[in-house]
Amino acid sequence: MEIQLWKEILTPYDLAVKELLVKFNHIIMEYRSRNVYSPIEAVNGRVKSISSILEKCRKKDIPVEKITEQVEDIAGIRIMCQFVEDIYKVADIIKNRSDMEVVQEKNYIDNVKPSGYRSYHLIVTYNVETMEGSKKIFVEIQIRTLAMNFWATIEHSLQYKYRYNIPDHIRKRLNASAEAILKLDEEMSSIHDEIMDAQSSFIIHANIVSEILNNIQNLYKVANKKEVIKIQDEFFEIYKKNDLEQLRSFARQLDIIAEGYRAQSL
Ligand code: 0O2
Repeated sequence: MEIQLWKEILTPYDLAVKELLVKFNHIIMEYRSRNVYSPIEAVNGRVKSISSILEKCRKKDIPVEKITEQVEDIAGIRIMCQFVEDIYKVADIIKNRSDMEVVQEKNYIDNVKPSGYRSYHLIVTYNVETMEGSKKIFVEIQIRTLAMNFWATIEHSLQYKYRYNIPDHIRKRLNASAEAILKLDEEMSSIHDEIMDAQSSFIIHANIVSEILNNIQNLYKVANKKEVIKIQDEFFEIYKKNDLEQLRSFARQLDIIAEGYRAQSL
């Protein structure tokens, strides 16, 4: 097939990957801006290379003209989560969206692949608008923990290096590390609540501090400089104590002061 034709085939997939990256990153941003823990830690995506598409067609006996119907992972999105529990939350988020439809689910977490590969795959259909009009295409969404991703990335590069013929002694070590990754995920899940508490109080703390500093900065423009410096010193004293409740109460007092100045300026 000519390069130009490949470009035409792959353009809608490229658009889908770009759009979906924006959408999934937006989900992360929405959670974080509400001070809520995001089940999505990070997301990346890619359009499968022409050589990988051809390799898949060869392996699965797919005629080149049937690529868009039968190769379901030309567009691929990979979502990384901190905990195994998050994977199912993300899968539910995707299932409830109106801009994509899940047509296939592969749970390689309950059904671990013989290689040791663990991940949760969804094949969805997704509409993109192109010069030729609306196109419905397949997108593969892989959802996994950071630990699963670490293992899969290393294993994938070894597969590539050894041309899908990994020597036995390396395979054994990969199996052992897959076990270790499973244990790590289980261990992390068991301290899940504690980690979540620590993370959310860190986010809350950071947001209160930035709110206070914003208020102080705004007061500089309207209030008496000496008063603002006094407020700032008070803030540093409280900040040193690292006490969330005191910071909260200071932020509230500062809000009242700032509100007073706002009212005066009207
Ligand atoms: P790439 O380079 O990531 O695009 P098949 O692809 O023939 O195995 P199927 O049914 O099309 O079979 O899909 P499957 O098994 O769900 O796998 C799809 C993708 O999951 C793979 O795409 C890999 O990204 C990943 N995957 C599946 N099994 C393994 C594994 O044992 N190790 C690693 N590291 N990744 C795996 P591609 O096209 O193989 O590769």
